[in-house]
Amino acid sequence: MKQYLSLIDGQWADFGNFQPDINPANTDEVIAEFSYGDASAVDQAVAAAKRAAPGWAAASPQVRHDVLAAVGNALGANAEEYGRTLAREEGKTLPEAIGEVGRASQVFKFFAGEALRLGGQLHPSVRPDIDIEVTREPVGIVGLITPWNFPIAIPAWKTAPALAFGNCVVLKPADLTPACAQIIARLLNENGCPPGVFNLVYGRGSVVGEALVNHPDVGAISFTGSVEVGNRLAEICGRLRKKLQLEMGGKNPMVVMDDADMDVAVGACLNGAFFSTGQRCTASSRLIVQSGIHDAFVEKLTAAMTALKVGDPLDAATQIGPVVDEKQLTSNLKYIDLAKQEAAEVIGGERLNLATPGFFQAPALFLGTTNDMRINREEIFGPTASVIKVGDLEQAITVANDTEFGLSSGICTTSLKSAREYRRRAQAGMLMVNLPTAGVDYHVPFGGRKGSSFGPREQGSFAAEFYTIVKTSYVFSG
Ligand code: UN1
Repeated sequence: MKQYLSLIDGQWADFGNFQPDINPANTDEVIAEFSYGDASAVDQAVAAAKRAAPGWAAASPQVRHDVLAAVGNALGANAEEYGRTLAREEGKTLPEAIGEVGRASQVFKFFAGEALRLGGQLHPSVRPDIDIEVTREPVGIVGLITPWNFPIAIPAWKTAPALAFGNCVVLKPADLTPACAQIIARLLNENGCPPGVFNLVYGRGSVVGEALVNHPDVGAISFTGSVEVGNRLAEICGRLRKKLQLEMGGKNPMVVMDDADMDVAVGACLNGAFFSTGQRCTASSRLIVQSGIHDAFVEKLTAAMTALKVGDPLDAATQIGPVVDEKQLTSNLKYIDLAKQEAAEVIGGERLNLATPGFFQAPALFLGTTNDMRINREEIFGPTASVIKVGDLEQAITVANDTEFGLSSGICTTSLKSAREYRRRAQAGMLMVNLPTAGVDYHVPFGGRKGSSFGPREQGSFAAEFYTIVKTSYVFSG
């Protein structure tokens, strides 16, 4: 059995306490074992980061560029192999997994360039003979806490900007997907990232995550995960006055207007709701459909959904992989029962017994639902979507915005006027016209409003807002 360790100060650190990484498509298969650390491992990692921080902050942007570009290139060159690892430990299909590694590669390359592009501003003072310079400096040590559903892309899109802008990192990845974090750690370590600049600590969120968030030398925390944990981090970071960036849940609406192109609408909803087993915070979970197209749309989407092949992610015919673990599957199945209790018509959603012992579930559609039902208020995070029938655009906008979340919001229409109106009034961080609510580019801001996100945006040049602090310098030369 392969055993993997945390990375602290450029060295692999063995804390014993090895935990298995299990394939959700075949629970007999243990991919590897990972040594879990505790609060003292976090202390060691932060101490290493603290020693490395002055040197890395002063390093030439060329040095930072070269490390990030090398990691980006290595990810791209080995996308097939790393994609297999990702598919085996997380369960998304091989093409989705390879695509995600490709995205991580692009993210590293993009931020390699951003390291060179970081600039400032020069202002004349209102007083004579004084110039004012506004510059950005690294925060110092940042703690990154990442989820299992994009196990290589999300660590990449937090780590790459952190390092590009001169910070040192301690990464605590999700327990369910340690192998992907190991890839990033190994590539950084082998491609010129100095010891202590990037540290990886495996361990429970309640132990390692908690220690990281509470550590006085960690200046900023970026977290993607549940609302419950995010709210807790907000309290701690507020009290300790740490910078905080939260990406949490979604209950993303996708409006389908009578004038929509049927194939575009069915394709967008199928992808947005069910691909990656619905395990995306950007998933389209509320399909808000105008009455004139409703019946024909439901018929076509149902046919397309029931034709989706659920199976082993490594099998080329598979379109939907397993649910990530037993706990998530149990929760998904509870929501199937709840949908029935709430008098929705449920199509699909049952647990599937396939050739290997895994957490397979048929995708599900809930019909005849209203927006006040719990299935339309709470994030399910599984391969399920509800259909809510509405009369017109006005009602569609009201229903779409009637949620505590605000990550992504979509509309399928051929009317420029309707698309424009929806774009203007949707209460969401990301807006999609004739596209799935999920599936974003890597070089532009990512984030939401309301209960979905907190703090500055991730990705693109906007990432500098979180990973740097501003200094305003006054220089008198009279
Ligand atoms: C995407 O939809 O392309 O956890 C990315 C998530 C998001 C990432 C979604 N943070 O699902």
